[in-house]
Amino acid sequence: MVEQFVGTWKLTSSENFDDYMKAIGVGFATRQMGNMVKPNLLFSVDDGVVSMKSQSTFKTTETKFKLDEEFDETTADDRHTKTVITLENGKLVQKQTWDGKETTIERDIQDGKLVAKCIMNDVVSVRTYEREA
Ligand code: ACD
Repeated sequence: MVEQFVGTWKLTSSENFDDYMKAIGVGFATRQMGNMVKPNLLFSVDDGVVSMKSQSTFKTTETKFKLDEEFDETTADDRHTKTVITLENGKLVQKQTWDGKETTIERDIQDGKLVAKCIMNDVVSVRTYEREA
């Protein structure tokens, strides 16, 4: 089911991302970048290992993981998190914990678009990616 995410996606809309970044503790200068940048998201799978790569002029990060197995992640905003990614009813659910905090990013495919819902307490940001031609 993770196959439905495989390919190259481009950010086409972003709602409330500044508030989400504030909620997870991202400082002003990095938030300016986060607000401006329209990353490409590349998913691939090789022998059960999923690669999720976020590419932009400002920063490129690659996360490699196996479903259900906790790993150490360094995020684009430089948090060091314990992360576990699961597949729940076709949704890829990424749970990050650090410094006693927890955030979840849920990704699923809606009408052929990849929708990333970033949740921190009561703050939710929705970012939509479309397949690159
Ligand atoms: C998505 C949403 C996932 C983003 C989650 C956390 C990143 C938090 C802050 C990023 C801030 C600065 C980094 C700037 C640019 C790098 C690329 C933007 C983040 C993906 O998958 O869209």
